[in-house]
Amino acid sequence: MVGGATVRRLASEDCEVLTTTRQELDLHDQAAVATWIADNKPDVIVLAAATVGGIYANDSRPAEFIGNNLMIQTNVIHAAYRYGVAKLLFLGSACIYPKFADQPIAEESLLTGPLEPTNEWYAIAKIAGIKMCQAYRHQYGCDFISAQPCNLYGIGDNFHPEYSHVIPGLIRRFHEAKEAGLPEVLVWGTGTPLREFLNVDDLADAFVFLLRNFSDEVPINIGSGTELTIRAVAEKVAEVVGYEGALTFDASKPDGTPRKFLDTGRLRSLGWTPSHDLESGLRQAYAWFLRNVA
Ligand code: GFB
Repeated sequence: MVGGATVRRLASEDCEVLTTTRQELDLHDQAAVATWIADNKPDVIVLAAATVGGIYANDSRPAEFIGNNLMIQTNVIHAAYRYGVAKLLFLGSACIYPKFADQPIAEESLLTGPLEPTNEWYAIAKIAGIKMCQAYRHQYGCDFISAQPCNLYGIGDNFHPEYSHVIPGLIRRFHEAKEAGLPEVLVWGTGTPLREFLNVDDLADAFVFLLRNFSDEVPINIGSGTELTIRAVAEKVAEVVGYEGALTFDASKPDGTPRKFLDTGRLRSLGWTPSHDLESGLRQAYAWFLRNVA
């Protein structure tokens, strides 16, 4: 999803975009990554490749979330240093911050408290990636930066019924319930957690902005600036999908972090703001789902 959005956004920039597929290059393979970077000589790398998923995927597949991500990012960051890549942007996540961080969450709260247990494996890997970028900047002078997005959604999302994030998960569940005429849909958790959502096309736009305007070790936050409860987002998704049955909250499923609202003052003060609103973004995501998944 993020890679696709980045390629779409870069189409309007004066640059040659180098891409490769999973079949052509296994990012878990250190030697293959080194050879690809040495052969293709990119000037800039956007490192968005990762094992990613929602709360259940993180909680039930901890080895993949820590192991795959440590391998992928270590291979790419080290090879970028070795072959003189001029700039690298490493994509982190809002889940790197402590579970009970002060809100809105400033970049400075990194490593000031315990993590949310459902995604600590992924968070530890992402924190290691941020620290690698900082270490390579300190010791070798590499211009490696990292960015921390809130919960993402949009074109190219993963709509897996269990492993996806909340928006694609609910788009699918409401769509299937509408088609089957079901009177009720289960929404995980209590519905009370607060989340901030960003359209992936805004994220890609922020990447281009950061590549041009940002060179610092601070793991800069990227968010939309608006948060809502899971109940409110579920109601919006149901409306967009046209599902008219009841929403029932299944409190036996985990809520995760109670609130994750990023302080995006640093990025805004540099001059970047998002341009998509949630309502139209949900319609765009549902349209994409209907064309490509349903
Ligand atoms: O999007 P989500 O999986 O990620 O869940 P997190 C957000 C909230 O939505 C949780 C609730 O409180 C879920 O219990 N929820 C309700 C659902 N229904 C559903 C559903 O059908 N599917 C899903 N997935 N959730 C992730 C991390 O945490 O945030 C990742 O696990 C990543 O590591 C990402 O960092 C940004 O916001 O809780």
